[in-house]
Amino acid sequence: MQIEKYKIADNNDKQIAAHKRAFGFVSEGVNNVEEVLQKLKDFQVAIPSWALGTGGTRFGRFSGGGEPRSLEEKIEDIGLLHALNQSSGAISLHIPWDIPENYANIKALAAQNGLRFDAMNSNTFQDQPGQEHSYKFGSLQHVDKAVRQQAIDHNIEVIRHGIELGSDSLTVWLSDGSSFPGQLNFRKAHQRTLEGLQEIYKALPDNWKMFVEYKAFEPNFYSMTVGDWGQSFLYANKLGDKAYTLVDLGHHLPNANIEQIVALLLGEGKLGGFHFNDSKYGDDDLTVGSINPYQLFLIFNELVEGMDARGMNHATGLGWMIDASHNIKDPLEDLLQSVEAIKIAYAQALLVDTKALQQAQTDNDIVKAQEILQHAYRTDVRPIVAEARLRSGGALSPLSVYRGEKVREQLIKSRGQKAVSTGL
Ligand code: PSV
Ligand code: MN
Ligand code: MN
Repeated sequence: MQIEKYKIADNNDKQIAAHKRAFGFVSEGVNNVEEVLQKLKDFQVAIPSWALGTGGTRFGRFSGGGEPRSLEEKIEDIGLLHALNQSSGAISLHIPWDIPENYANIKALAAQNGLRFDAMNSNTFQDQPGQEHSYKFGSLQHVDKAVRQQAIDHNIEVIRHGIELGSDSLTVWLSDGSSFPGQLNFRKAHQRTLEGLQEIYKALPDNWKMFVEYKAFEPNFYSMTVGDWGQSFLYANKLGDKAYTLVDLGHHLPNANIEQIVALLLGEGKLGGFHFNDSKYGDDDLTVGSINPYQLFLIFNELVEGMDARGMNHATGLGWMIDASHNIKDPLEDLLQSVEAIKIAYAQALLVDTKALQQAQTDNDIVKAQEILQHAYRTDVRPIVAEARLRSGGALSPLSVYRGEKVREQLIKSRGQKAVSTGL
């Protein structure tokens, strides 16, 4: 299904007067509002193909119905999001969940929906039907060379799919590790993994990037072979200029200072991209900004400062993606909320008076520094984000159009109540 442009325009008309008042009020206090608007318009967040269905937990899965049954329908769903918010202009595929049957058709459909192909993701954490060797005891770390080779070959195949589609990056997340002391020789597992990553790296086209994603726990609960940013950074450095660390917000030990990690990686030129989500306990994969929006703002504050210091383009310098799982919400509504939360945090970070903050830091004026940050954080930037969306042709209130047009009901009608998407 598609949302007609006039329906978005009609809904905007109903809200325009109130919006103009709110936008006028907030923009009076922002001296570079046009610059902020342009940056917000340029900023796109990729949607993972696996987040369009109900994720569930290991205890159960409660499908909301109308889930996309094919890659084509996943692209259509993201097209709906993008039509509403003009900020979800990319899709990230996971192989083998999303193997395209016909590259030209898939590319054409993505283009019709205004989408490009973001990072490709490989999967060596599940066994697929007909697969020769099992990943039960790891993939690139495995003691058996044949298993390692199978994982390397799979990653190279993923790169090939990506080349056909016009993607330019590969994200490697390994579930490798151990669940019990004594199970693994850490040093050897690290070395074997490095060698495997090097083989994959060799297959990367010149213009591609490779993102090494780390995770502190799950599915292994004693050790993870790429368990933290230090291990990922080590791999990325040894691999070469095309390799970077990828930060998934849910992959840290509790209370980790993620903004500091981000600042250091960015300073070293080794931050590649993000998987946004939110969490209270572990890799909860909750809606971005639903638990700790201040942390998200502090991360964006480091990103904006660090990228500006390095002369990087905010929109294209790093890979921006959501990696969330929806258990009890409508996935499309959840994704609209996540993209909005990201843009709010980004807009707030753009409002930080960097010069004044640096002066406060030089003066060791901690109170002033906090005031500067919190002034930006406590500014209600929602009208600025909405204005950017309006100027891009999107909806002032994407959620109200989504609900008003009864999108989920229509998807259930056309795809069925029991339609189940691929993914975790
Ligand atoms: C692992 O928890 C992860 O964050 C990786 O990015 C995977 O590719 C993704 O989730 C799979 O759902
Ligand atoms: Mn992730
Ligand atoms: Mn995760």
